[in-house]
Amino acid sequence: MTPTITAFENSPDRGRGFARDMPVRWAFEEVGQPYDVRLVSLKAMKEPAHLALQPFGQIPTYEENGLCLFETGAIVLHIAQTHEGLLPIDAAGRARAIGWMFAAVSTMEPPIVERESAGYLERGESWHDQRLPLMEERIRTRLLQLSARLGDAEWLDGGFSAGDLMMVTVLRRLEGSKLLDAFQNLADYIARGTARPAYRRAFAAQRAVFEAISGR
Ligand SMILES: N[C@@H](CCC(=O)N[C@@H](CS)C(=O)NCC(=O)O)C(=O)O
Repeated sequence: MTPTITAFENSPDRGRGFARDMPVRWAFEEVGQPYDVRLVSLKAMKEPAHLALQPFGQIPTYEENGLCLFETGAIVLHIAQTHEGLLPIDAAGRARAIGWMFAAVSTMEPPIVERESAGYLERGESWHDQRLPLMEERIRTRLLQLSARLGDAEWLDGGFSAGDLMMVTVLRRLEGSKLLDAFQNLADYIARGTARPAYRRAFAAQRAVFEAISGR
């Protein structure tokens, strides 16, 4: 059975690939698994039918043969565990790649998303400008540490894995900010990830949704 995922009917990012259906699409493309997409409106995401799939009223979700999953990392991990190509065969390498997936979502993503959310939720507050340097410093600390670990390697641990897929996805959220300027190896790492044919196909697919809705 072809898995079905959910994505925004009208993504607030206007097709720039920041919505979290993007890493799931990317994972499917990497392993060559066809998938269906059900588009949901912001309103429908908060209604019982969607809440039964995703208790927090968000996308993405994953459904296949009675299995319902939510949380991007869990969905990508499931795809990686049930197909070849996104996790090493050896148990130790596999465990390390999964560790990098967790590092992406639980160590790198929180300060990055905090700054991003503050940008659209708190911009009008008198204290926003004071808080911004603190938030950026937290991100810089993590970038410095990640950059030191990556060094001049191509990927985080040997060959490209689901760990890199999740990490590149998270780091991409900083595109357009100056935060990556001091970390050329991370900028190159993102460029390597987003140049992958599977990434390009996933990006084009989510972009097509925006173009269809905006008539472009
Ligand atoms: N930790 C969740 C976060 C999901 C999430 O934040 N989804 C966003 C789209 S990228 C969303 O649905 N936002 C709408 C909302 O929260 O109302 C995951 O990784 O799946």
